Amino acid sequence: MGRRGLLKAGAFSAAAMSTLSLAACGDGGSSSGGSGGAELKFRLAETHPEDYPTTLGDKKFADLVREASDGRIDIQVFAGGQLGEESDVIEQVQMGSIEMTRVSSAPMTEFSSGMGLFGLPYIFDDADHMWRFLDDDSGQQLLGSMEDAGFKGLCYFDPGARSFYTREKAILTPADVKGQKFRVQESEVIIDFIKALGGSPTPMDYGEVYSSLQSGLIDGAENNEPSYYSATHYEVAPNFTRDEHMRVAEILVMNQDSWNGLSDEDKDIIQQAATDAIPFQREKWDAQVESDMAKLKEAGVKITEVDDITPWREAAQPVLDKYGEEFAEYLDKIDELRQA
Ligand code: GTR
Repeated sequence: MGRRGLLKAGAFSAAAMSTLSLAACGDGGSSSGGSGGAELKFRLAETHPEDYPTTLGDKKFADLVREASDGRIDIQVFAGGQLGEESDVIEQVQMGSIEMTRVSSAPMTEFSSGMGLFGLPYIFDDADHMWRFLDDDSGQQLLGSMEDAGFKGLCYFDPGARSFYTREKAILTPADVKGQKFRVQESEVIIDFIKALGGSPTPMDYGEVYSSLQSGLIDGAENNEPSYYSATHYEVAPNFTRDEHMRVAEILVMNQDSWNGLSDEDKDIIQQAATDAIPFQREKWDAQVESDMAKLKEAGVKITEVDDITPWREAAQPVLDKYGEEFAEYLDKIDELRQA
C-alpha cells in the first residue's frame, strides 16, 4: 500500500455506508440517457475534456450499462476535471464519496503500490505488447490488487505512450534531460526515472502544468500526444521528442464497497460493459493520436522521432535496477510476452 493508502487505511471501510443509496445527483455530468427512472446512480470522474478518447470510453461504458440494465443503472460522466484533480478524486473514490473514476495508474501508485509497474520506462515494445500483458492473467491480477486499498479495478484503457516535451532546449539525446526541471505525475517510480536521467522531477497536478510551463517554473513535462495537444501544452513547450518512455495504463475503477453492495446481476452488467468498452476506446485512441500528430505538425511543433531506444534504456537502467525485484514477477511476464 502506498503512502496515501496508509494514511487513508480505515477511512474507506468506514465509508461502507451505503454509497448506493447516496446515489449521486448533481447536474453537469453527461449522460446520454434519461436518468429519471434509474434505481442506481453513480458518478464517474474524468480529468479530460468531453471529446477525449478516455472520456469517450467512459461514455461508451455508461451507455452499455444503461442499455444492459434497461435504464436501472445510470452512470453520469463528469468530464474536464469537474470533480477535482486526479489524486483528490482517487481519495474520494476510496472513501466512496465518488463511486467511479477513469484515472491514470501513476497517481494510483500512492494508494496501491503495484500500479508503480507502469511507471517503469521502456518495458513495453509497443501498444500490442502492452495489451498482451494487460489482457493476460498477470495484468488482470494486478488490476485486482487494488482491492486491498478499497478499489475495484474494472478494466484498463489505452494510455498511448508518454514522451518528453520542453519549452526551450529540445531533448535530442537522453543527456539533454540533465539539469532540466520536469513536471511528473505523483509517483515515486516516475520521480526516480527522471532522476536516473539526471533531470529534476517536480510532481504537480495536471491542471497546473500549462501555467508552470508558461511561467518557466518547469522546463518541460511528458505526456502522450492527445494530452499534449488537448491541454495545449504544445503552445508553451513546442519541442516534442517521441521517445515513448512509458505506457502508464489508464484504469477504470469503482469504490470497492459500492461494488460489493451490487447484486450479482448488476456486477455482471457493469463488468461486461467495462470490458466491452475497451475496443471502442482503443479505436478512438489510435485515431486521436493520428489526428493530433497532424495538428501538432501544422502548429509548427518541433517533433523529434527517436529511432533507436537503446541509449535511453541504458540511461534509465538505475530505475529498472531499483524496482526490478519488487516487480520481478510482472517484468518476467512482460519479457515472456515480448516475442508473442
Ligand atoms: C494523462 C492521463 C491523465 C493524467 C495526465 C497527467 O495522460 O490520461 O489521467 O494522469 O496524463 O499527466 O497528469
